[in-house]
This record gives sequence, structure tokens and C-alpha cells, in this order.
Amino acid sequence: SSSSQTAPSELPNTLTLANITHNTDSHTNIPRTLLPYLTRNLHLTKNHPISNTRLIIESLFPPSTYARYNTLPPVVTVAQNFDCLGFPQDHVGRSRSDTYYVNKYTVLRTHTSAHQAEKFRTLEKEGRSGYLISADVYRRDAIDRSHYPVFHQMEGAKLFDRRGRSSAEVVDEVLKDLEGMEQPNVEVVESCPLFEEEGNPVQTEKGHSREEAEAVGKHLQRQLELMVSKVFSEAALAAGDAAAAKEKVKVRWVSAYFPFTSPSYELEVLWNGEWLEVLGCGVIRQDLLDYAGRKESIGWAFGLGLERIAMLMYGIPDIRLFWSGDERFTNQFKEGVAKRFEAFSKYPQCFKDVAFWLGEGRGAGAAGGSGVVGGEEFHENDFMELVRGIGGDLVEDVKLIDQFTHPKTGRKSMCYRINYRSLERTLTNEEVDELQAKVRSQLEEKMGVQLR
Ligand code: FA5
Ligand code: MG
Repeated sequence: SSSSQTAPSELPNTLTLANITHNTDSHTNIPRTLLPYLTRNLHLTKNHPISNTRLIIESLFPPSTYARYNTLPPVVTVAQNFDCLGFPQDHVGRSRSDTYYVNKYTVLRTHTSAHQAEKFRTLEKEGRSGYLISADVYRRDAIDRSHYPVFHQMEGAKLFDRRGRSSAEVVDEVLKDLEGMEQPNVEVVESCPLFEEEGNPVQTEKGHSREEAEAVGKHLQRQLELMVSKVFSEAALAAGDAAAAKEKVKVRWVSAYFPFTSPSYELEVLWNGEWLEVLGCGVIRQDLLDYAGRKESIGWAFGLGLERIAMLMYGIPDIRLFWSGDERFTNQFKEGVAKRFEAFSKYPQCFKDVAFWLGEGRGAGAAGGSGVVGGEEFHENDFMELVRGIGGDLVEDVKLIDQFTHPKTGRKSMCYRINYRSLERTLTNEEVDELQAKVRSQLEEKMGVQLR
């Protein structure tokens, strides 16, 4: 239906991922260039900063309470990734321009939440009330120093038993557990109300009392404040700054929306003068627990980006570095101790612009978002992926620098600036020209735009 830069003629009829062969169809949009990432497992690679970050966070959640799942395969059903989490049918996250489809029914997980239901279902058998899941996740996205089509998330959850207990008894148990927890070394600069009245309500109609939701929400926030204070004091110690390690980390709680939690929050951390979103979380919606056979439980869940935390902890400036085999990077993490990353020299940038006309007809959508190409819609992520497919990690970022609509023809013109820069060497002019020529020709061939 919508555009894809992979021409149907190039698609094999099957795709083998993690030893399982899947049929492909008109939904399939996984480029070959993505396949090697499915077996990299940076979160399990000894001494890699992503794995180190995972270990630091895991150390705060006792394995006797929190089961660990770190090897769940990335191919999941649309039901796991979206349907059973309550994503509406028209949610943008489901579109082929945002998500990698193996086929109509199967995707590369876009978040670790895809495993919530199956793990809630089996948790009790394993004698645990919580879990931590770490895994690679996949999203079609923009190109810049903090976005990559593959990244790693850690998801945590904790359930409290309500069987044969009154709401007041559940609240007591949660609060008792809370009292036993350490005081986090954070300063909460701002906090949204524990529940907003609209859009992010307590699920009273599903049997959550305000008091229960409030107790579970506090338990969740305390646990996560402890997590960030630990992570950031480790980072300061690693940088040899004992004084900074004792300082309070400034955080704020922001009201958020996820289809599978209510109320929901995001936790932001003040880092180098900027507020950075570190994770999303909330009280698990009761429908999901009911579906997973845990009708008589109430609990919380969170999901965080391991790259984002590792970049803060170690001062790593570019997300491509995590994938680099450059010894000036890997050697810095060899001893397995958290050490502040020492920047190595940057190689020169090389900017190249490409401008093109989209097809005629239905006008422009949101900035950079859509337009029409040869009767089909233009999706910026298709363009991003085309550039990644050609330039790979030699592209640092891609920015839309100009767009306008011709007053007479109504056609839309886009101009993007591609920044070519290797992390490992100086690129030659010839090499960059060749990459740019490929971008231009594939744009015409595969996306049907008219070059200017
Ligand atoms: C989610 O993925 C939800 N599944 C999180 C969640 C889990 C909510 C459980 C409630 C309960 P979101 O898309 O905001 O939400 O991503 C969560 C975190 O992943 C972000 O806070 C961020 O730290 C990280 N993240 C998201 N997108 C990227 C990206 N493109 N690159 C690096 N990190 C990212
Ligand atoms: Mg978010």
C-alpha cells in the first residue's frame, strides 16, 4: 500500500531470522543492511558499555524478586507488540514507515513491552513477582547522533498480590515494602500529580482504588529514583569526581500516556543543563493483567533506553560509537569498570545537499512528514533508510533544510542536507561523491521523486 524503498522484485519469498524462516508479503520492509544487527547482542557483550549499563541497573533489582530475561528473540507478532497492549488500530507506531514488518502479522519488536503479557503469565510459576527484560529493539527513524534503527531497552515490572485481600491490605503491603527501601539521593525538582484527572486516570472502573494506585505509583517512583541516583553516582565516581558522586541528581516526573499503563509518567534527568527523558512507566492497566491471567494482581512497569543512559553515564557523544569496532573505543571499556569515555579526535565533516520534487496532487503534510511521490505518499523514514542503506555509519546526520510548495503547480520541493563523517578515518572526496551519486540515483529509481 504505502511506499517502501525495497522494490518488490528484490524481495525474497522468505526471510530467515534467528533460525526461523518467515514468509514475506507486501508488508515486508526489512532491508538486508539491518540483518547483521539481529545477532550483535551488545547488551550481552562482555565489557561493552551497553552491557555494563545493564549490569549496573540489574544490581539494584534482587534476582530473587526480579526474574531476568535477556535472550528473548526480536521477532514478535503484531499482537504481542501492539494489540494486546491496547494500541488502537490507527496508532502511528503501527505504520510501515515507523515499524519493521517481517510480514503482515510479524514485526521486529519496537519495544520490550512486547513481552509483558507472556511474562506476566509465567512469572508466578517461576516464583517471582517481578522481572527485568533487556533486549535489542528496532524502529525506523531519523538519522542523527542519538538515533539509530536498532537500540536497546530494559523493561522492569513488579506485581503485588490482591488475592483474598482488601484494598487497604494491599496498600499496607506496598507501603511496608516502600518503607524498607533506601532514600534515593535525588532532588525532585518538579512532580506532576500522581494522577491527572483526564487522559491519565486511575482505573477505578477496573477496580483500582485511588489509594492502591497511589501506593503502587509511589513504589515505582522510589524504585526508579534509586536507579538514577545509583547510575549517576557511579558515573561521577568513574570520572574520578567523588564530590559530584555525593550530589543529588535533579529529576522531574512528567505526566505521560502509554496505552498499557494508567496513570503513566516519564522520568527526566537534568544533565549538562538539559532535561533528558530517560524512561516511561506507569501502573499496569488491568485489562492487560486480566488477559495475562493475573486478574488478582496490581503492579507497575517501566521501560528505559540503555543507549541513552550509557551516553549520559560515560559521556559518549555519538550513538554510532556503540557499534564501532574501533579500538580507541572498545579498549576504553576493556577492564569492565565504568570509566568515563575519553573523546578521540573527530574527522572532518562533509555536507552534501539533495533537493527533489514530490509528485503532484494532495498537498504537504507536517514538516518533513509527508507529501506525494508518484501517487504514493512520501515518508521521511523511507528516505532516511535509503540514505542509511547506502552510507551506513558514514552518515552522521540528515536534516531537512528547506521545503516549499510551488505556487502554480502545487508541487512540493524538499531539500535535505546529509552530513558524511566517519568515526574512524577521513573520507575522501571521491568516496563521498560516489555515495551521494548513489543516493541521487536510488532516490529517482526507488522513490520516484524528480531530482532538482
Ligand atoms: C516505550 O517504548 C514504552 N514501551 C516504555 C514503557 C514501558 C512505558 C513500560 C510504560 C511501561 P518510549 O517509546 O518512550 O516508550 O521509549 C522508552 C525509552 O526508550 C525512552 O524514554 C528512551 O530512553 C528510549 N528511547 C526511545 N526511543 C529511542 C531512540 N530512538 N534511541 C534511543 N533511545 C530511545
Ligand atoms: Mg517517549
